Amino acid sequence: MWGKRGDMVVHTREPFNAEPPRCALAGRPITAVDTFYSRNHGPIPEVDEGLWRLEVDGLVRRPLRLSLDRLRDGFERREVTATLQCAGNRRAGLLEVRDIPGQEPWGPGATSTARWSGVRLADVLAEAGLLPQAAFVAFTAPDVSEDADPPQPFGGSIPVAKALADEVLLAWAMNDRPLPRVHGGPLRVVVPGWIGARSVKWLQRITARAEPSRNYFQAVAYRLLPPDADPAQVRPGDGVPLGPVALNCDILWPDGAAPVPAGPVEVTGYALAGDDRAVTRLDVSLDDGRTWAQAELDAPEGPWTWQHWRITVDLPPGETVVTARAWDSTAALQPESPASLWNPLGYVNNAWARLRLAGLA
Ligand SMILES: Nc1nc2c(c(=O)[nH]1)N[C@H]1C(S)=C(S)[C@@H](COP(=O)(O)O)O[C@H]1N2
Ligand SMILES: [Mo]
Repeated sequence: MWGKRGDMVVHTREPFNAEPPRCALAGRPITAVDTFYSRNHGPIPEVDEGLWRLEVDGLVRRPLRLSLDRLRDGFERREVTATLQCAGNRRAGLLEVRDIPGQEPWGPGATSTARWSGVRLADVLAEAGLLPQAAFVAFTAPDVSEDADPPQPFGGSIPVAKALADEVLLAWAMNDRPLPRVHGGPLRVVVPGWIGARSVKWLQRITARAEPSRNYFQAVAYRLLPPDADPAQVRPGDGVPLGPVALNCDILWPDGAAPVPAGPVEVTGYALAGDDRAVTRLDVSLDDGRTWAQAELDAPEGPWTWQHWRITVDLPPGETVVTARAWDSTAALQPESPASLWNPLGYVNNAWARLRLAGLA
C-alpha cells in the first residue's frame, strides 16, 4: 500500500498508519522512502500540483500566494537531513502499563530519517514580512480528520523562533525524489527536532499569529495530560503542548523475532536527542541495569538526525533482556520506567528500551 514495503506493520489502513519492522531500520542512516513510517489522521488527499497555491497570511505585511514554480525559482534551495519521530513512537510500551483506548500500539518504527529539499520557511516569511506581534506560525492542510472533535483539517503551529530557524524547511523532495503523495506532496513542512505532528503535510496555508493554532491537533491532541485526566473531558489548552522531541533510543538488531546463537552478538539501534541536543552516550545492560557497557555511537548524518549505535555483547544461552539507555548533551538520561511516564493519550514513551532475546546454546 502507498508504495511501502510488504513487511510494514500496518496499524490502520484508513487512515493509513504503518511502520517498518525494527530490522528494516537497522544500520541505515537514511531510511528508504518505501520503509519510512507513515502517520495520517485522515484520508490522504490528492493535490493538483498545477492548481495548488501556498497562501501566506495573518500577521504579515504582504500576504503571498505562491505556486510551486514560484517557490522553486524565487528562493534559495536548501537541503536538510532530518529524522522525523511521531509523539506516539513506542506507545506499545505504555500500553503494557495500562490500556490507552483509541490509540494505536506503535513500536519504535515511527522514527525515520530522510534528506529533505526545498526552501527555508524563514525565507518565505521574510518575503511576506512578519509583523512584530507575530509569535506563532500556524500550518493548515486539506485532509479532514474524523479523529478530531469536531472533524477538521489537520493543522498545528510552532513558535516564531523555531519557524525562523535555518533548519525548518518547506520541502518538495525526499531522498532526492519528488515528495510522494503519502508523505505530503507537493509540499510539506519539515520541522527537524520537533515531534512529527508539526511537520504538516500537503501544506496549504501558513498563518502568522499572536497565539498558537487552535487546530485540534495543536490545542487538544499531541498534548501531555496528567495520568488521572479523562481524555473524553479534555478542553483546548489542557496539558502540555508537545514540541521538541524527547531523548529516546531503541534496539533494532537482533530484533527478537527469532533466536540467535549464543556468544558474541552485535546489538545495534538508534538514539535521538531531539531539538538542538545531541546524544553523548549509549549504555547497554544484560542484567536489568545492574551493570552497563558503553556502545559505540556512529557519527550522525547531520545535527538533526538520529545516531545509530553498536556494541558486541556476550549473549548467554537462554533468555536475556537487553536494556539500552541514552544520555544527551544536557546530561539528561532517559527515564527508567514506562509506568512513570504513562499518560492518557500515550505520547513520548522514552523509557529505557528493553528487548527479549533468545540465545541458542
Ligand atoms: N496534513 C497532515 N500532516 C501531518 C499529519 C496528518 O495526519 N495530516 N500527520 C502528522 C504526524 S502525527 C506525523 S508523525 C508526521 C508523519 O509524517 P510521515 O507520514 O511522512 O511519516 O506527519 C505529520 N503531518
Ligand atoms: Mo505523529
